[in-house]
Amino acid sequence: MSDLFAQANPGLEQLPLPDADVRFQREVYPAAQCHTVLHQLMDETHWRREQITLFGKQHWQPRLVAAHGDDGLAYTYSGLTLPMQPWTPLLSRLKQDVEHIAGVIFNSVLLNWYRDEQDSMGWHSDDEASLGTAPVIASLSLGATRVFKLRHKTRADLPTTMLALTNGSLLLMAGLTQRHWKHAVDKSRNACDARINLTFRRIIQTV
Ligand SMILES: O=C(O)CCC(=O)C(=O)O
Ligand SMILES: [Mn+2]
Repeated sequence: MSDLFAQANPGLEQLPLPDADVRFQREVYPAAQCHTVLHQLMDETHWRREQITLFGKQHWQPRLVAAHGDDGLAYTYSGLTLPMQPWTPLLSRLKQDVEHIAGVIFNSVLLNWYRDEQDSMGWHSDDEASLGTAPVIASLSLGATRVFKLRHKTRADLPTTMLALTNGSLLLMAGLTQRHWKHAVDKSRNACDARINLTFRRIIQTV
């Protein structure tokens, strides 16, 4: 993601975080279009509820997941290998739009469906070897607003950053963000409707 490109996208705001390159654009798609895309993704995606291994123990993931990507790719994290489905016309279109904003070509997308306030994602970094040392990850949010938390791995003096990922927003994480920061989406105390998040990634090596 080049600075030149960011200048050409005045809607892309950079968060003032040390050791990170995190940018945010509030409204990539208008609400009516987001609603249509959200429901189409719910209906046409082959959603899975997976078990993952954390510290040697099996857990059900508190959300539904799916992965799509170029032929021959697989996505492995926390002991789980997600088979990749081919690109659908809708996902190819979203990928193209996101690539235009990020200035990067992606070859895969991981989808998360947070069905309600009980669904969540624990603290982690997207630091799998298959993504390389400085991955660009583009995260598109549709549906209910959920709070995205970011915390530095070693600097206890830095507060946890909270960012409301609103309907139709795009979050970009690049540079050393995954090396130095973790992120999470907690359960919400307030009732909330469904949210689908798509993280576009570039897998550079299948392991
Ligand atoms: O739902 C989100 O905003 C976060 C998703 C995420 O961190 C991931 O898929 O790795
Ligand atoms: Mn992540």
